[in-house]
Amino acid sequence: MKESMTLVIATSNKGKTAEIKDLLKGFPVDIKNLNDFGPIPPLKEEGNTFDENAYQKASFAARILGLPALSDDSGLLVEALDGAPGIHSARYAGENATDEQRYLKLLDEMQGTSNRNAAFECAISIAVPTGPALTYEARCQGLITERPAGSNGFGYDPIFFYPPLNKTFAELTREEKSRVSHRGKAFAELKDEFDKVLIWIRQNMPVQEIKHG
Ligand code: ITT
Repeated sequence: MKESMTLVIATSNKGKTAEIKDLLKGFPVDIKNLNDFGPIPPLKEEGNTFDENAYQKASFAARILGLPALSDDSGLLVEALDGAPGIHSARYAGENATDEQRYLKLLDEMQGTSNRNAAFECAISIAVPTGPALTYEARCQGLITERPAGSNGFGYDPIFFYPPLNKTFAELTREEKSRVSHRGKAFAELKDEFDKVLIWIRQNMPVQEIKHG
């Protein structure tokens, strides 16, 4: 039987991790996350785009751990706010704010605004310790609600209304959300060519030293 490959999910976001684990169910990878290792320095996120940040997080984790790593950088872009919070979605209400504080701040900013158009974007990067990486990107269009609804999901889900299903993301099951979301679509592209990705990882991983007992 072919040995499955270890893939580290380089995120400390629990909601994201849960969705990613579900999305990769059935694929021949042994999924670990950062909690499976000792403390590591905080992942760098200093880029100006989702894909730059995803690459920085994945390549940093891959280098530090010596394993292939997958990261996801995502965020919410609101048309009436000129694309904010965008790449700053995680820090929108300050460093230690909760998801609820972040979406309430956004609703506050949007009070009285009739243009509610918004989109979630997601960039996934898969990196090996030697540097190279693969990137997948997708977006999902929706509307910012007037008030939160639903308790599933995470982050800005309670205020992101998805017109085709007439519900907010927080009112969808994880499966329903993944079928249409930015993350679900980016992973669909990755999964379509997963065989090739595994070959690419094997070819780009440094040759492991074989230890004789
Ligand atoms: P990692 O960097 O450790 O992966 P993070 O929470 O810092 O986790 P990001 O830098 O990618 O993640 O920031 C994403 C922000 O956008 C964060 O506030 C999320 O809650 C939010 N977000 C991302 N995907 C989302 C989704 O599917 N539904 C709701 N909110 C989402």
